[in-house]
Amino acid sequence: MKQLSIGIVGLPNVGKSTLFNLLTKQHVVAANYPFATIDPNVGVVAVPDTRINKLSEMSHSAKLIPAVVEFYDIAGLVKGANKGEGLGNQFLSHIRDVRAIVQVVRCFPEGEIIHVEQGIDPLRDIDIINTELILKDLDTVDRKLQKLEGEAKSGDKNKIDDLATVRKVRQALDAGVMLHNFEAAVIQEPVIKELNLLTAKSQIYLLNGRESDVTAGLVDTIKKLKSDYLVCDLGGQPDLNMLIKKAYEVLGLISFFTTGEDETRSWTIDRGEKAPQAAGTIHTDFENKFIRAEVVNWEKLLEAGSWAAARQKGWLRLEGKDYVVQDGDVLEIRHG
Ligand SMILES: Nc1nc2c(ncn2[C@@H]2O[C@H](COP(=O)(O)OP(=O)(O)OP(=O)(O)O)[C@@H](O)[C@H]2O)c(=O)[nH]1
Ligand SMILES: [Mg+2]
Repeated sequence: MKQLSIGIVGLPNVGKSTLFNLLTKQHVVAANYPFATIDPNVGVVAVPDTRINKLSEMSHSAKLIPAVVEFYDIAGLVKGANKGEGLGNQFLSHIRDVRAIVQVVRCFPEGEIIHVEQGIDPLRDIDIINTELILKDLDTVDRKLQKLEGEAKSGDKNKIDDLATVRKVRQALDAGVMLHNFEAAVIQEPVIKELNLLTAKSQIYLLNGRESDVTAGLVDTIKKLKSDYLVCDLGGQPDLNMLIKKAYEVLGLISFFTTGEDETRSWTIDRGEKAPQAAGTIHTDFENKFIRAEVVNWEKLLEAGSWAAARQKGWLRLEGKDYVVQDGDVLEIRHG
């Protein structure tokens, strides 16, 4: 099953664990000293979506199963983390497999909460973190290069091509490019994809503070990085549903539903996926043995009042293998 996973990064003491706690309501250490987080913490958060509550009510479902997002809280990174400075470096490997990164940036003003770099300067902080991510990627890429250089000596055409691709990526990293902004065709090459490079992941900046703490220059820099951001005062009463919504948007993820007496359930897929692939998220067999799907938009189904009523009204569409599943579709898969 496809599940969204998000890693939380940032300098020490910027609010990462506070965010994690708010998200998961699970108690991990949040303390006013750097490196309060000494273990990677993984929390599972239900994706807020009222559509499944309504569908579940309609179907009198015994179970309601929301989509979930996995959040990884890691220790703060400091300058030199890639060289093993602080505890951050070893934790970077814990977020290699996440789909996206949320970078928490401290914008809230100096109070009793210590800032490791002295003084509030979000632009400097973003630069430190992104530099550490780039250095970590360089490290990974260099190890791959070393291996490929040996392998390419045999004259293997594939290895020679791979070597050229990895060199291209190395050059970009060396020039300080965040790879999510680099040529997609290169980043999508298997030899690069398998490296799970950190800067190739989408980033969302969570600006921890009030709107008034956020300068135009900061917003401008984030736009230049072609990333998204969210202003959120984690010390107040933040609406974190926005963060998950934003992640879905940035990553091009959508939801479809299945509903019945047993359960109503939300499924996460990439925008553009066709019905058999979508069915495959439910069960691999459904993809291989897919015949067709009965489809109706969730609101239309609620309007009908039941699956049977929707069928009677002729609102259930029979869709084949080429149907591109839409956000909010309710599906019933026919398979062999
Ligand atoms: N005033 C204020 N304090 C905050 C805010 N967010 C977090 N804090 C406080 O800052 C301190 C550090 O927060 P944490 O969430 O533990 O920081 P962290 O980023 O996880 O730090 P490390 O785990 O050490 O890397 C805690 O005392 C929080 O209560 C905020 O928006 N406003
Ligand atoms: Mg922490």
